[in-house]
Amino acid sequence: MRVLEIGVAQLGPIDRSESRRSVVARLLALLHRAADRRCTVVVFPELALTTFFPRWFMGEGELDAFYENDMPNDATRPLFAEAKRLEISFYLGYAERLHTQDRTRRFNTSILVGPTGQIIGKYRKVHLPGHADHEPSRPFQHLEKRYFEPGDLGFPVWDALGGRMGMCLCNDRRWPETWRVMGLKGAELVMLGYNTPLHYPPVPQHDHLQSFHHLLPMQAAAYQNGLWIAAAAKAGVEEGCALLGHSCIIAPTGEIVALSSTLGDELITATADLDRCSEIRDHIFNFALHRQPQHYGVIAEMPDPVSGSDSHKPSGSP
Ligand code: CDT
Repeated sequence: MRVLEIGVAQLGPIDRSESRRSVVARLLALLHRAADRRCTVVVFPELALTTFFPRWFMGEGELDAFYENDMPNDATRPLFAEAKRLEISFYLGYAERLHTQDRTRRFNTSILVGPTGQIIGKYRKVHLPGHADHEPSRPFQHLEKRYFEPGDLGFPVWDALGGRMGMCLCNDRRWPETWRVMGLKGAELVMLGYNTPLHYPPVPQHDHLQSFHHLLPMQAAAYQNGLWIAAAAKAGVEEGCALLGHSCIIAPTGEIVALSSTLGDELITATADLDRCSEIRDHIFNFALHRQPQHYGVIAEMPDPVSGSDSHKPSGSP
């Protein structure tokens, strides 16, 4: 048995005016709850240090306030220090900005921090949903395509915490490719954070299915790739926008073993034996024995072979 005590630390809403210091105090409170429950790793949400700012169309100056230039930084150092003291690893999502020689780059990023307080791994969100231009007819914006560039690191995995770890962020969870790539690399636990509005302006008739469309791909992915999934929401009504809860921990069998029951700051936990991945990987989804990759080429060749499009058209984007 290779047992991890996983904590998923859901956050309730973060107002636009809430300071990072206040948010980090909430993260610390959740970390302490996790320590009380003997967690070895805690998963925090996507963009966990601020409100979900892509809901507003903003100019450069206003936008700047939402990004982190360094990690750790003054605001997050207390979290790193306390996690190190408690020997708890954590996953944290934040908006990353870096200045290269010729331009400023912005990513929707997550990091995995080990029990000694060192950053073990970094992931930059690959699948950016939403739109790039201001669409005033929407009740709120979803400007991830404007405020971030697609991740340039692929889907790495890391040997850490006694197993093989992977990360992704929010919309990535809906794409089977996310999971299969990490599954092929042997990931045993994939951590993710998310901010999912309950109202989806382009297809509002699906609003009542948000939770179903959140759990469905992850339960399938856990089973089809034989891995554990730990998913942390930013939930509740944030600046007038209702966000999905249902943070969860899913076993390699596809079973939900922990599910949040509030829309506020809440810790859920589960005991995860990483050896259970082999119940799936050595049998029904034994990749070496059963995959037929000679028939899968189209998956990696074009975004949309049916329409022939090889570019993302803003007009047709979600
Ligand atoms: N943050 C994020 O990726 N949210 C998306 C909303 C989709 S609608 C634009 C999600 O897939 O949950």
